[in-house]
Amino acid sequence: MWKLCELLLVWASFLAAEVSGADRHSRHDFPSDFVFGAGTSAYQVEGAAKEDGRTLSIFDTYAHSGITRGANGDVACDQYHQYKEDVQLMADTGLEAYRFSISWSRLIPNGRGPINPRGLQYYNNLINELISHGIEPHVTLHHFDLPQALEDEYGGWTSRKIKRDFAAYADVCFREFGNRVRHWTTFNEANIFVLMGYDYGFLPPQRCSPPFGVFNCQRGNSSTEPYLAAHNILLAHASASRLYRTKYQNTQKGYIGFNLLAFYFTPLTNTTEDIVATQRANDFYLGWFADPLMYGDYPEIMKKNVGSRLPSFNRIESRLVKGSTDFLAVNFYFAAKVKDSPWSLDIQLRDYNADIAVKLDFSLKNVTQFEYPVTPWALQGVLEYFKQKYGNPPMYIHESGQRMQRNSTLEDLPRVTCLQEYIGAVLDSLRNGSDTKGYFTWSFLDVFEVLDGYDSGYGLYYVDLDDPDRTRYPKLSAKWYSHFLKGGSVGPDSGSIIDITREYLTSVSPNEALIE
Ligand code: IFM
Repeated sequence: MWKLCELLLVWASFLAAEVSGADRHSRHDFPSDFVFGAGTSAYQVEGAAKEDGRTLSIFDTYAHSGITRGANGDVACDQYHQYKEDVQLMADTGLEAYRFSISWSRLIPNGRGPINPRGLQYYNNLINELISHGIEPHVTLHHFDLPQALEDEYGGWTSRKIKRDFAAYADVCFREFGNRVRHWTTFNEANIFVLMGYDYGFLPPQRCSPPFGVFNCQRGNSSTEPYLAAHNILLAHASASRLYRTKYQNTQKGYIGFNLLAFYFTPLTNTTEDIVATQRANDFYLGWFADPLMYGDYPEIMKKNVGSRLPSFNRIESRLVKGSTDFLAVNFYFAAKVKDSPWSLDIQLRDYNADIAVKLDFSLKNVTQFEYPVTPWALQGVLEYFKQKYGNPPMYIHESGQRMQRNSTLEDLPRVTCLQEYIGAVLDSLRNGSDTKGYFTWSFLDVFEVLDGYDSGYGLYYVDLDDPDRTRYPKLSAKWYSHFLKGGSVGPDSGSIIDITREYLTSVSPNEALIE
């Protein structure tokens, strides 16, 4: 019997090796309705921050606080004026979809009330341009950019009032654009937004309380506000989703989802403590949102460790939130090791880190300053985790990409490796039964980056900021992705990369690939 099992195992691993996504693969190995794209977000790419009736968002305020190395998104890539050229570039690259976000304060300048006709016109133009080039719009409603007016008026996401205003904004978007947009995501990286924005204070709206914030905390409460903001985000999402489903979904035939940043957590050691701590980290980082969305309530360990600081759902709210997503989307950049840290639960002043009682090691120490380690097994692990824990929901990878020094080189081999490895990992996950529906690389252009301003870039295209026209230049990764999207085969034998590099280098002048 054992012999037979052994034989079966050997045969199974042989088969797995035969069809592994790490081997050569092409677009044709993916289902035809699987979608490949690239993304940006409104504040990071549009520019025209003060034009045509747009008002400030909390992202503008953050960028102007000096935290992003003195840079801001006032002009960014100027996509507001160059969307036609950009859509042409997307079509030439072979993108099947473009993930972008709507600037709430461009569409409805004070957060509520009258629609700004020019904002409406802009998004109609962009969507029409995409559709006429055969590119599917995947739209996010909130990407770190709440209208500043609502932050000032009642404290933004910390107030329950936000639910009504968000639903009204979503209603405008569904009504005006929903006949052409079939994929809606209410929130980008809700978990990171509340954690960094309300505990550490280094994302908008930069709230935190001493001693927890990373910078000088001037307002906020790190012990309570992350939980409060998260709760209101979940309720706002659920209201928008109910509205979409009751009023629009039947006729518009679209989908509404929610996005989280996912790390892949593994225990630092194989002690029971670290293994349990790893589950706790998953519950606090992903379960915080995914459990209410899938099961209607927060994870038990959060209720236990956070106690009365964690808001609770009443029966009606729980039923509203449960099942309110048609898909879950993750942004994935790197893995982390988890170490148990029980002492932190005992300290008097508690914030998120104390509640979770783990130490995270992102293992970024040994890599060059800008680049992330490429860990395809970790992306597979994330997809497997959602499959097992949440009953294999439809998933999207909304962001995955490589950070590099912005003004370095157009010959971005590390990004090519990243694309190749992660796309291979997704293929493996699909073959293991994951219901993943699409992959978007971050980012289409080198945009204004959170934290880094213009020091780092993730783009397929370099944008020359010294040039008033903000000219775009293709990087090697754009060529590689285009080759893949148009059906070319890619794989680890590096032959395809060498060929594409050779072809690329002969198409640019010798010095063009090096940016001064
Ligand atoms: O630029 C950001 C994006 O806004 C959210 N996800 C991570 C990206 C890279 O830092």
